[in-house]
Amino acid sequence: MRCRNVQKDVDRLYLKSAIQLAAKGLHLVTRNNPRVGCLFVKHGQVVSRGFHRRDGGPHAEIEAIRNATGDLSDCVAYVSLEPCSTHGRTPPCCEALIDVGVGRVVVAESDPNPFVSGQGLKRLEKSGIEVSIIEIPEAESLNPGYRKRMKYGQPFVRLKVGMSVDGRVGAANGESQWITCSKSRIDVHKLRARSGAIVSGIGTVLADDPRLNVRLDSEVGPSPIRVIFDTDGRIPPNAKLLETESKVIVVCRDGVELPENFTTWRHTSERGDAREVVTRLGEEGVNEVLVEAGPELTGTFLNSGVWDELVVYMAPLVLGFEGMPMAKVKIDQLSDAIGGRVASVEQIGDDVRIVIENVSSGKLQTRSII
Ligand code: AOF
Ligand code: ZN
Repeated sequence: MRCRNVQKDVDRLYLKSAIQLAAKGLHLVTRNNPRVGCLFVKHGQVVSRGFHRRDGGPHAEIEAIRNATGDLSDCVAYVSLEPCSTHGRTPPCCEALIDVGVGRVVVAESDPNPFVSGQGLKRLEKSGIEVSIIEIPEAESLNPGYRKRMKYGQPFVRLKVGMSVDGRVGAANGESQWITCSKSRIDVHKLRARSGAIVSGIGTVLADDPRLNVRLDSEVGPSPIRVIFDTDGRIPPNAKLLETESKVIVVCRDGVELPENFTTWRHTSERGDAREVVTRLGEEGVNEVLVEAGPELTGTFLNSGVWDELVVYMAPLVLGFEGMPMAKVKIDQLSDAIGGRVASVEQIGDDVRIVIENVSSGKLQTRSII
């Protein structure tokens, strides 16, 4: 009994290392796949490591097999996610693990992908490999979008605001750049880097002419798709966000004419619908969506309830009652307030970052770590 417990503790430690490896893919695997790490241990020694580096590329297990210099027979494979059993863009990892003669496989969670879930472990067991799941919450929190999309077809939606302590995102004269400090802005680029799509509104495009791309010194995955809520098609053809790589989707009403190089999503209702757009992004295979918008669209998202996480960067400033509020929402009584639960509070440079999770979305079963 004692021996078994010791083994479980050892397994847990190695799995945590596999999860740390998976985290290396946080800004690289940014569209539709999960971030996954894999570790091979033989005679108590780590003999190889690998992690999933890009959507459509080799999975973590294959990377670890390729990185191995010696024989892998009878080793233990620690994988942060159940190995896949199906042919996707790459062949099934189960078969590769069986082929190299792995003796035991330990995973931190089963794959929420309905085509794989449980099947991977079954396939391994069938060929005589001992399998076990040791649940480690960090494994789930690496992939909030992947998990949500696999279960409900919907991406994980993160709203970001940079504001003063009195909840203002701009001064009375409309000036809004820059309220938060440079460290916060780098942090926002990390949020962008992990997202498959960034959503913003025409108000922000006209006021700030943002590029809405990822600017980090470290290696990043493909640039996020940009989605602009622009009911009347006012987006200028020379907007800076059109100069940067990756697709721009304009959400506008039927009948609006835009140059052919724009991808348009038409809505028949008067205004763009947050829920509809998010659902559509889920259909496009986007795991995580970042909403970086002004009061109007942030308000639309908060009102619709279609958000999982609100990331607030709060600068130690007061901008006064005539400043622009963070969200255009009308709350008549306290009991109607929109809220959530504080997941973390951290000082970032001169600002404070507060992460609030939406506990009433019902679909959030996974905490994200940022
Ligand atoms: C793993 N390890 O590193 C990843 C897995 O189209 P593909 O071939 O990339 O397959 C995508 C599916 O493979 C994905 O939905 C998930 O079930 C699994 N991803 N599995 O064992 C990995 N990235
Ligand atoms: Zn795989």
